[in-house]
Amino acid sequence: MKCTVCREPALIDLRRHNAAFCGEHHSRFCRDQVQRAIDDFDMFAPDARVLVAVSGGKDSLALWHLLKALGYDAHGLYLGLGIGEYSDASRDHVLAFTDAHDVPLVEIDLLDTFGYDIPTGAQASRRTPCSACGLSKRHLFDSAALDGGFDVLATGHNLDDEAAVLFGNVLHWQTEYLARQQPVLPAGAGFPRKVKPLVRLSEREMAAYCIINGIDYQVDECPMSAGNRHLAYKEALNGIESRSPGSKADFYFGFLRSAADVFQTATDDGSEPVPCETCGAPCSGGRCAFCRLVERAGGEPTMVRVDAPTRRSDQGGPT
Ligand code: Q46
Ligand code: ZN
Ligand code: ZN
Repeated sequence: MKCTVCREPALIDLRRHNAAFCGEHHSRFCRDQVQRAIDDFDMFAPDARVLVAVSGGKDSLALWHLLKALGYDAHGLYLGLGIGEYSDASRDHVLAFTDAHDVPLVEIDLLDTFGYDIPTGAQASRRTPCSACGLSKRHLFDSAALDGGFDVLATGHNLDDEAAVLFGNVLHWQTEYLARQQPVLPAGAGFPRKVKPLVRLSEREMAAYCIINGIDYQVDECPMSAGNRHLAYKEALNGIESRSPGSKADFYFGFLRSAADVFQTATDDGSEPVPCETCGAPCSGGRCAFCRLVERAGGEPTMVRVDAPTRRSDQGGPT
């Protein structure tokens, strides 16, 4: 198998593009795909300050690396979830990346800042761990982006993630979620602009990018993901993709092109959010779901101010 561009030995074949690439040309392909997503969906301007939510996994670290390679001012945001050894290892991977690339990192630890971690928060609030985790991430990603004055919050959702979420939402006709399934969500009162620059790239392409570029990432799955339906949707789509390359991209981009608008108008009830009486985040009234979760978990709802990177690799720590 030879690289489609230079005819040197290829490291990866991309059946949906009918192409194969060596390391150098795979990296170039990934940069081109990210830039194309940013341009096609009008994600952000060349001089934007971008906050990248990083978990230590391949997608978010590859995204940060790609944005830096494309010349963007990309800062990382790491949220310590307190999920035992998994979180410890995740953080180590983020810190190793920041040390290697001298990039700025904002770090928030749930236990240190709010007095709870995901296992205890889930138990106290009678939510599933992923529900408590998702709620915490959404709230703190939003507040970190706004408080830090960033133009946009970027997450490492790739094509496989987006196709799997779409599949689940269609399977159960979750019209409200379908309305929000966009690669760009505009800023609103209390919400930052949110973008997904990896929507044109697959999980496998991101893993290859990390290996080629020497990015050491967290390989283990979160121990709390057992029973997560998202994984079953991914497996189902992988079976279809292997028999019909390009199906995932057709499914996802076809939805954006032909159907997404329908759900936006169908679910717009015109109700305006009001500020949470404790933290000021937008909610439907009273205290927001995050403040209620923190309170039930015995912690202290508070405002996190993220005015500047908390650590830099040149100060002997993560960024
Ligand atoms: S980290 Fe959190 Fe995931 Fe673990 S608890 Fe669930 S949502 S599975 S991306
Ligand atoms: Zn090549
Ligand atoms: Zn609140």
